[in-house]
Amino acid sequence: MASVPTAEELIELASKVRALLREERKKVDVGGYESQGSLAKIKDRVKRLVVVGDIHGDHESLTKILSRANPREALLVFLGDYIDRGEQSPQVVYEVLRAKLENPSSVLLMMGNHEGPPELPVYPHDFPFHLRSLYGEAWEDVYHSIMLCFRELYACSLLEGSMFMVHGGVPTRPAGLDSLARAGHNLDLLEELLWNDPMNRKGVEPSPRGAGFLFGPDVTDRFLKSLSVKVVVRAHEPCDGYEVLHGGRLITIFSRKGSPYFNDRAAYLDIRDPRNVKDAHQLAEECAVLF
Ligand SMILES: [Mn+2]
Repeated sequence: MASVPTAEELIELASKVRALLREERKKVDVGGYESQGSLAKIKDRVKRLVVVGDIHGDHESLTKILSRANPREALLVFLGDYIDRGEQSPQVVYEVLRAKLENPSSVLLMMGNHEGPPELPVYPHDFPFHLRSLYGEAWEDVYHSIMLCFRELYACSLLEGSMFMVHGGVPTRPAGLDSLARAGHNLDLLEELLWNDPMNRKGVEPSPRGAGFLFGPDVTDRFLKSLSVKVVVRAHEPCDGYEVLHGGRLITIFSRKGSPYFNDRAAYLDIRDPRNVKDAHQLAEECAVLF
């Protein structure tokens, strides 16, 4: 079992990480990546990249990943969805934010649709319930401070010539680096980045999620070409660890286990030569670590 942080500890940690993330925007050069608004550009010289998909309150899986992928040896990229669906969401938030605070230059935290702004609500949202069961009346202060911190998370990240990373999917309309950097000020674009899912049909269709769109392989191709990168690495959908789609140009990573999905396996990516990624098949075969 994870040790439970006190309400004060969580509030203090969230406000420290919020300040740290706001500072990153001014500083631009963060170490493992450059901070460009809502976009994080991963440095060419990063030699090992670990990419983590949805955690959704599964503290056990998070602990397993952190014990194998040390931020002192790799740049850790989290694709978001830290909270909801798992009872240990508060503990997960605490561990993830602490990893960031202790390793600011080698932990990159992205936003999932469960960490989006209040204008893009998600259901069910059981995080407040789990906070209340741990902290009683103090839950609201804890919640508020964590939500403010989440507002500062990155919406997408890029390793030039190689990979585009995002929680949901690629935008269905052309979006260059400048607009990706401003995604935090463009709710329609942010919604797509956090909510979109790939489909096997061509084109764009409404999403059964009620937010974002389904996008076809043609949309992925067009977007990858426009940014001159080879693969989309994303999370957002439950699967047995990973799933390759769109002819090897997109991979889904799912990094948690247990209720309510009961996938047999979860996975993260451990990429030892991130600049030379060929396609999603290669990522699946050489870099996916199943557990
Ligand atoms: Mn999601």
